[in-house]
Amino acid sequence: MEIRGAGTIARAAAQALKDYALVQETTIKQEFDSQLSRAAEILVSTRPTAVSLPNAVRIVMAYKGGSVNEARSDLVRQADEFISTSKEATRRIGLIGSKRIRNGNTIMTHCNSQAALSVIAEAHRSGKNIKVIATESRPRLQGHLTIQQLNELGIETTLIVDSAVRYFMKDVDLVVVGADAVTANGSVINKIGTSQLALAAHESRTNLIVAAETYKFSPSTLLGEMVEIEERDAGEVIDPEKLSGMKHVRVKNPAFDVTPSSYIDLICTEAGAISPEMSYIIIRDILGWDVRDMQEIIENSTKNQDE
Ligand code: RUB
Repeated sequence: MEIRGAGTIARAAAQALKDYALVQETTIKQEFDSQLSRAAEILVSTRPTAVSLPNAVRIVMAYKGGSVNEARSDLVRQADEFISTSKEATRRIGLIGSKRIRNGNTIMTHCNSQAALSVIAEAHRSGKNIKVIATESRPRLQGHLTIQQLNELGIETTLIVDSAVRYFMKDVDLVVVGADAVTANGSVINKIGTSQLALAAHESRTNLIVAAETYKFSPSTLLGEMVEIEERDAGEVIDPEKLSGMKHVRVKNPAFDVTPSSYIDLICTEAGAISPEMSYIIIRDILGWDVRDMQEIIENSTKNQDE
């Protein structure tokens, strides 16, 4: 949790693989490959929900080269390229998404998403007079980071508790949130409580847009695989000492939830704004995955398990 937000996590993973490749002393290519694969596995296992992480690792690990030196320099190139295109993607999402914000709009946001903030910041930068309502985002209070960033930008911001979302929805023109993952059918996985915002927005006919880089789209959902929802420590919710005195009570602390595509009006990616139903096209045409590739991978892994 020192590094958080799906985009930042992806860039940190790319940087970590690069740093690790640079300190490898071996001249044996097989050893280099296995060290890097092991590091990639560890990185991917740290955060199960943010699909940006395995996508970033897969991109960086697609390095080529016959010798260690060649492989290392190709990996470094892939990592640097991923990091810079990821930053550029956030900037482009801001340009694309801010077109949906009108002068005088009040925007509600949840948690701390750099992609969603890019949309809001760009609307402000282009001279639109906007206000923001930001949720505190219990239990880790990422909303405090958001209000700090909005304050630095000079945007008039109101902080609310998560349970006040429906109460304030009548004052909101547009909800803008980020994503940890987008499934092939256009559902969005984001900070716990996002689906509650979406439900309240849907009820009051307020539009909701998701700001998500294309590497947040999940290829494995093409075959119906579910995105794993990370369950975090109970100590984030209640003091363990207080809890230990209550033997009939247990705590559940899922960090993310799923917002169905029917509650999402638009997904703003760096490749353009799409309706959630177009998510498959992003996975196929931008990420380069097809249902057939997925089937082949599954068949091969089943074969390996059988052997
Ligand atoms: C962060 C979170 C963010 C998404 C998108 O959760 O849910 O909305 O990751 O962020 P946590 P970004 O703080 O638990 O990682 O747009 O910055 O990728």
